[in-house]
Amino acid sequence: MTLQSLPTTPFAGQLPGTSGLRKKVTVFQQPRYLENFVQALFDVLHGEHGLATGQTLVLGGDGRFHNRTAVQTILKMAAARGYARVLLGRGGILSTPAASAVIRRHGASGGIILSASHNPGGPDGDFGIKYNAANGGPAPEKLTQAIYERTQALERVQISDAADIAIDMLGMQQIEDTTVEVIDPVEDHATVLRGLFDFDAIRALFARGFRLRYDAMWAVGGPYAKAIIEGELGAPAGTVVHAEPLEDFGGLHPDPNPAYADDLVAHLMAADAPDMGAASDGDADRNMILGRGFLVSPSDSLAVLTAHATKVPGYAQGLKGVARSMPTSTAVDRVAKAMGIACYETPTGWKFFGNLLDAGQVTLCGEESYGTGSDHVREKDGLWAVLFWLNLVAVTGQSVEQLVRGVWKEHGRCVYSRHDYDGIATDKANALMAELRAQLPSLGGSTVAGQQIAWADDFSYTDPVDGSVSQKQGVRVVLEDSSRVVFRLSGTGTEGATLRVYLERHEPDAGRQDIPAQTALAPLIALAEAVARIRHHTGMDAPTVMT
Ligand code: VG1
Ligand code: CO
Repeated sequence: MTLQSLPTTPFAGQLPGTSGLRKKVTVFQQPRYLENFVQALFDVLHGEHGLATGQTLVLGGDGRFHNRTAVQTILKMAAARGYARVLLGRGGILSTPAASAVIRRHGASGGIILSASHNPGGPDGDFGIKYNAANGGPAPEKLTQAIYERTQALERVQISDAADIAIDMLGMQQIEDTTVEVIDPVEDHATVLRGLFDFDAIRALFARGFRLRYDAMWAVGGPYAKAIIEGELGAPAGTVVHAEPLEDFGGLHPDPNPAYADDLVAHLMAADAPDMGAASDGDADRNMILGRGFLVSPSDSLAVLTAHATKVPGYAQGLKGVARSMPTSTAVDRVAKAMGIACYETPTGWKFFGNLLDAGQVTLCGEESYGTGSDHVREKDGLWAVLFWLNLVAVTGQSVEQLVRGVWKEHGRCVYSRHDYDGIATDKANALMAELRAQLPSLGGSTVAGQQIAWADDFSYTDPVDGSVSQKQGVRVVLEDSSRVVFRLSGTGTEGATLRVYLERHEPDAGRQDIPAQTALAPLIALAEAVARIRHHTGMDAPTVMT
């Protein structure tokens, strides 16, 4: 084994987005593409000629195509960088929340997670890489920006020429002076979850015949859900379906929403439907919850978990506060206000919750994109959310639907939908946003499509802990009655641009809460078209996906 210093040249566009650097697999397969990014990361973390002496790095991914190849490259680069130890999930596997748990429990200085999350996989699909810091959370913008800048100046990469190591067997191996320890990918995460929920109550629920269908979408959540839900909690075999992680997710889109988890939705709408349905995404940090014949919106899910948190052992002492991403509905704000706890509004992406969680200002967080989590790790956590719901159903005796309707009854329903327009030419998407932003000074106080706009802005966030400012996080158009439309461009796609239009209207009248969301939101949909000229700019008549 010898350490090598290989010449390289910069690649354009290695700028991490909402959650890491995501590109087509074929882009990552270019010689030195991955190496350059990792070299830049290590240069920023340890200094250009610095070593990671004494430090532990966590490594794992969602098992998608190219995961195993990338793992070997990163191990050899970690060895060249002088890490004392790398903790690698067996088979190169670690779900995103599990990686966060491993970093925290083992005092690692950080971790590299190989995932493009909800994006499709396979040789023609997407690949991704993200770095999480010692708190277990996604690198803040300051760090990702520094990594990007370093990628533009690279001349060499440092790597060991050691042979590939065996990654499917637990135990220790050596590359140069670095000890690689292959660990069970489930154990640390399971330990954390066990400490939060009443496993006995959930076990008793299943023993009474409660039926759950957990769809792991052929992604990394399968082994975790199998071990905990079927293994420890005694749910019958077959409760977790599509449980084997496949490199291409069975050719499907591992995104737990009604459009892509349509098989699960069909099962929950059937006459003999189970009591509850759940799904997780590619890296198992997202969750979708369904009751029998009933879809739970992620924003409502956060509100329900907040309202009932003290019924779960891990949160029995109460919540310090809650946080939601800006486009997430204000359902949780209403619950938090009634409970007398703080509610923070952050930009999209879990990295913005990190400081609030570290500072002990919030306990629960959530996003409209099927992400929910707490201070137990520093990522959203799909299995955590499912266990939380199971625990609530077990101890309240209420169904999933009754729990949601309880919140609607008390606080009104925030009728909500997100319309995604995928695959727009980037210049057209940018033109749409530019036109919207140009109208901002005159939108407030004006009437558009018959509706009175109270105010409009481009969301800017000042982190209350470190004072860092993140601008241009989404255009908000808010009506007199607090209804709103939010526009932003996705930061996780790999082809063209995706426009996300978020629609929200508060309905206090219980008699009107069952009007289908698209009908109840029709005036806002018309307003969105009128202010943003979506058809004109995108050439599309309808959204690609509505959730
Ligand atoms: C999307 C979601 C955002 C989420 C991010 C990462 O980002 O909207 O809420 O945090 O994906 O989720 P964007 O920029 O495409 O809107 V995951 O599960 O893909 O890591
Ligand atoms: Co994900």
